[in-house]
Amino acid sequence: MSGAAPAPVPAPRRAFLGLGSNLGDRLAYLRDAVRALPDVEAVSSVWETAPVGGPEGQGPYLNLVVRLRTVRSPRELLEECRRLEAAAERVRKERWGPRTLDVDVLWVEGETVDDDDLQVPHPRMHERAFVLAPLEEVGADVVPSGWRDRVDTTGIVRVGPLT
Ligand code: GSY
Repeated sequence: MSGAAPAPVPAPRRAFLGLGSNLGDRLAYLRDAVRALPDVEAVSSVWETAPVGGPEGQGPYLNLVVRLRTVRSPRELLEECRRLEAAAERVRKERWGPRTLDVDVLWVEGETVDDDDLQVPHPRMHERAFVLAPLEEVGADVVPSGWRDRVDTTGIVRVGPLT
């Protein structure tokens, strides 16, 4: 027998995605997205959070974080995020405006990406209580210790598990 050796199978590694919704049936959008995601290992609680940025008067978000164990690359994960947003019929009207579903790649074990459309780790994840509080539940080691002393946690409330 001859020929090239088969390409090595990449080892699955941890990745975290942040999900948020502040339009329509927020819980249903989150539930459907988590069900459709591949390689889910853990799901944080749902947190209700005051909107950060965007127009005055938009409603509160529901946010959660999922932990995956996956062979997918950051870019493949971004494509998955976009598919989920499209499935939620998200229309990109306003950059920081209300949305049925937002899915962000937060962190992928051993990876950094600095492209125009994708930065990993997410550049603002350590400034946002709506990311850090759920992330702490499913990935405490990737959350900076003492973050609650440095990040404004007003306006975030743990709702309970995603049911
Ligand atoms: O960046 C994600 C979308 N988003 C959110 C969010 O998910 N939660 C809260 N509380 N505020 C937000 N502002 C934006 S934009």
